[in-house]
This record gives sequence, structure tokens and C-alpha cells, in this order.
Amino acid sequence: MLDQKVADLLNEQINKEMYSAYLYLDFANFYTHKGLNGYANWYNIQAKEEMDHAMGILQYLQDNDYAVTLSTIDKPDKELNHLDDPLKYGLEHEQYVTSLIHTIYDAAYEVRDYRTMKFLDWYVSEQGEEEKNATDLLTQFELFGHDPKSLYSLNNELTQRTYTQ
Ligand code: OFO
Repeated sequence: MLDQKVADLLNEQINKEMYSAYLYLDFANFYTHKGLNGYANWYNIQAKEEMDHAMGILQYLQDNDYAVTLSTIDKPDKELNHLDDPLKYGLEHEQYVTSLIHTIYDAAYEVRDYRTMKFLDWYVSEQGEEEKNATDLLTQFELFGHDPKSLYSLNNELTQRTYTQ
């Protein structure tokens, strides 16, 4: 039986991961309209990964006999004007999600819920990777993105990303 507080936090996290997917779809949509299909591809795949994260938590709660409740997903509220806006917001968002995962981990640790801590280990590592990817995307854009030829190459590189579940 999962601790109520830990389980409730995990349940809320499903919504946060779904929101992340929605936010990244919004970023992909922005880049599609700007003609940058590589950046759009990157964020479309990112959105799918976020859905996977949500489904992983949903499954974990179901496997532990918790009655999941789904709630409204907020509208993505970032105003996107400049080409690097999604990159900046994306990094901020990943840092925020890392703090959410750590809060759940803390709650699990407090009640010695080793099963949930082990389950969350994957999410802790994943957040490390996601923050690194978001930082790299932003750094590369800041270094090269203001020159059209370099932006063309950066965008092309990002078309190569494929989705693996
Ligand atoms: Fe779910 O990893 Fe990003 O937010």
C-alpha cells in the first residue's frame, strides 16, 4: 500500500507530465510556423516522451492499487515571439520538473518507501538528461543561431532525431 501523500503527489505528476507534452507541442507548432522543421521535430518527439513519462507513473499507481484521478491540463501559457523563446522556456520548465520529481522523492524517503524511490530513480536520471539537452539546445542557438547558414545546419541536425520508446 502506497503512502497517501506520496501517491497523491505521483497522481499530480501525471498531470504535470501531460502539461509538459502539451507545452512542447505548442513549441513544435511555433517552429512549424516559422519553417524550422528540425526544431519542430525535436519538440514533437519531446512531447511523445512526456506522454510516456505520464503513462509510466499512471501504470505504477495502477500496479499499486491506487485509484488515479485525472484533472484538467492547463493551456500552454508561454508567449512565443523570438526563435529562442521555446529554448529558454524549455530549460526553465525542465528545471521546474526536476524540482517536482525531487519533492516526490523526498516524500518517499521520509516514509521509507523504497519501492517508489527505486521507481523514481529513472525519472531523476531522465531529468538530468533533459536539462542537459535543453541547455545544449540553447547554447548552440546562442552561439550559432543568429547566422542564417548556421541556423540552417542546426535545424537540419534536429531533423535527425527519432522517437524511441
Ligand atoms: Fe518528463 O521529463 Fe521533461 O519534463
